[in-house]
Amino acid sequence: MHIGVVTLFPQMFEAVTEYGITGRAIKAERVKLNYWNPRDFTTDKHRTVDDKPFGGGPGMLMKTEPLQLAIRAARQSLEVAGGNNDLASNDLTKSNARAKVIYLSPQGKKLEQSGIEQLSCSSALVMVCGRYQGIDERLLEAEIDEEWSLGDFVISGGELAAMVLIDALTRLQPGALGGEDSAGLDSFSQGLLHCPQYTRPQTVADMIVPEALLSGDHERIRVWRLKQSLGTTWKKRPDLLKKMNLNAEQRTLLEEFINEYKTTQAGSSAE
Ligand code: 9D3
Repeated sequence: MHIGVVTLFPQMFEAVTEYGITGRAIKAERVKLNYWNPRDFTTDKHRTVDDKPFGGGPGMLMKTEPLQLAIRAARQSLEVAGGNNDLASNDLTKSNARAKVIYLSPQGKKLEQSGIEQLSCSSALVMVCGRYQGIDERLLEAEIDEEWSLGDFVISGGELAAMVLIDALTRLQPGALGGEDSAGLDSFSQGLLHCPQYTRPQTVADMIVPEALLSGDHERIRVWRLKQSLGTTWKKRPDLLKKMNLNAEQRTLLEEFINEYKTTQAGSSAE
């Protein structure tokens, strides 16, 4: 996967290129990153990248010309480098393929694992990172294919959002997780939260490890983990459970969990 990032702050991306799973995948070129800095597309002495909003008001916008030039350069470079696009579509004629250009912004559609999976079907993506109060509406119309948000809270620019997306996309690239983990087993692709986890020592501040996990009985461990996943999801994220169709085993285990939870929570009837 080729990713072109349009950003005033390319050095911020060291957070993904230099560390951990993402660092390894990028060094192995499973994900190729290139940066396009609007400042490099300025022509004035001060290399201006911001401009005042028409109508007045506080704050600045990104200056249109250098931003547009940077976006177009990024897109064209990706079309030569990898072509696109949607690996799921039948239109594989690389000659007229257009790299998908996305804009990370508070106005975008909320990113969820399903959206990440959709985006991972593109072999070439341009991520536009806004700063200041954002970009001119006409650039949005002319240059941006999709607008994505991390959620309803405020951060200072698109770079951290782009890095979150790069990280999530990298995990879906074949080989990126190196066997120690599997993207397909990640909790959100299953629709449930992960069960509680324990490592050594067997006792921490008088608290022990659930017996099933020490039993060596793989079927018992599987059932314990599934039940705890269902119960944890029921307690912490009931909204996720409502979206799921539980099978017979899952329904039974969740029912058991809820009954045990209610009797121990009530206190009076606890053993
Ligand atoms: C507080 C300023 N807001 C009202 C004038 C507008 C605003 C402009 C620019 C708010 C945030 C930003 C910068 N944010 C992003 O670029 C951003 C973002 C976010 O703030 N929240 C969630 N997801 C994203 S993706 C990019």
